[in-house]
Amino acid sequence: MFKKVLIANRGEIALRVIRACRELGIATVAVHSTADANALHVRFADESVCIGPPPSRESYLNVPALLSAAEITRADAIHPGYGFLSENAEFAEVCQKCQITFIGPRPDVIRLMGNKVRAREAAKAAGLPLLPGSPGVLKSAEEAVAFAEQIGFPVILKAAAGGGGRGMKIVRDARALPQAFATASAEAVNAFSNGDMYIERYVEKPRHIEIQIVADTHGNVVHLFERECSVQRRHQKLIEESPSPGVSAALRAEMGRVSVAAMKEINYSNLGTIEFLMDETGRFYFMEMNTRVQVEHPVTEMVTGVDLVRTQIRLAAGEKLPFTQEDLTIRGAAIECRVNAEDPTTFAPWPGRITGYNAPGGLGVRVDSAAYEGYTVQPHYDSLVAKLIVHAESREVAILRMQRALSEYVVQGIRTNIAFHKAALQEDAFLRGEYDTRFVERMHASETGTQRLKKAIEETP
Ligand code: MV4
Repeated sequence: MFKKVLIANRGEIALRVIRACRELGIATVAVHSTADANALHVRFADESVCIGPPPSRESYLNVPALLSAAEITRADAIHPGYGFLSENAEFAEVCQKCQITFIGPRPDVIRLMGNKVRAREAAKAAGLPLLPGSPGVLKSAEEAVAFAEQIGFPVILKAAAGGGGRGMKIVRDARALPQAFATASAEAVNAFSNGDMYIERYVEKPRHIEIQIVADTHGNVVHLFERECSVQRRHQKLIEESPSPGVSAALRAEMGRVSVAAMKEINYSNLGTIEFLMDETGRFYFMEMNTRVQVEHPVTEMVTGVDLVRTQIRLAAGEKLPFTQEDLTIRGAAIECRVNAEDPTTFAPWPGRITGYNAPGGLGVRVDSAAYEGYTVQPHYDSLVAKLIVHAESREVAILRMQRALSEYVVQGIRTNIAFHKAALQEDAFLRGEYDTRFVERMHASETGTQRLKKAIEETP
């Protein structure tokens, strides 16, 4: 096992990794920008190293500074968390060259999944269901039109180097396609220095369902069921839950089975998440794969009892999976609300100093956060203040528990989306579990939705 792990991240996920390391008896090194000198991850770690000025480019994304920090502290592994360098194949490779274990899958697998066209081909070859689409990269606008006529409209153009909703364009008829192709490809060149595009049939009201994969380096793979992530706005997830209220036991078993088989096929190791789109008929299609620990991992931890970060570290050290598929079951239901420093109506970022703070507690309530009274939410980084996670014996009780926990939460001095969550958890579609990726859009367009939000804002301290 590792003696010392360097955490190449900040905020709540850095704390989460430090906690797992402490329970494993592993020493920790925090790295931080000058803006984060007083951050909790710095205080909780055994050692810390300043790696640069506030902008991420010069600190949390500064590869030479991170490797120097690992070398001077004699860390034998680096945990990348999520975001930053967590899905950077070059970084994982450089770690290997420096004989520091990158806690994640092999660099070649990270690279494969980073290219959405190659990932799609690999998923197909490994037996995952795909939407009808172009087999590889589109060579021209004419080819895009030809494929689209085969597939049928509407279609969606996606950038090979995109992902997470970046570089996509929906096209509803053949006339609009050549222009859309040119624009999307040019935008992709601009954003990713890679204009490669592919095309798929567009699903109008999909649910976002993802399967958690856990794999060791000895060929053993299990799944930890699904997470429902359809409550999102502009590709920022807001509420996640497990199990999904839209997935039957039979569908869950099927999605799990094909996911595990695919991961065995590609020799996957460590944690991974396979994202699927589910259409209104309950059919599911491979969308993308994430090769990191995810923000929403706690809902899976709560329903399975598996410590995903502890497991991830043990797997990176070469240990065998400590459980089999048969050992795993779903107990009850878990929900996560992402508490962001943003306006609850417009979602505009709202960095600043937290002047008053009370986090909820009690049975079945978990708060993963690096915030405290006096903490300043930095404009340089993401706006996540806390993840509020609840667990209960049923989805109904979990919703009541989340409403109760939200009512206890006090964050003063900045705006947060706590009131948004209070209102969202009163929506009929959410309560019935019958929602898709347009949920937030519909809530904002509806009279009752906006009324409830207004009332929740008034009632939130
Ligand atoms: C789609 C789609 C509909 N049809 N692909 C958005 C994130 C990126 N991973 C892919 N995304 C989508 N791909 C086809 N063929 C709709 C989306 C999409 C979406 C997916 C998951 C969660 C939220 C979303 C919001 C808008 C669009």
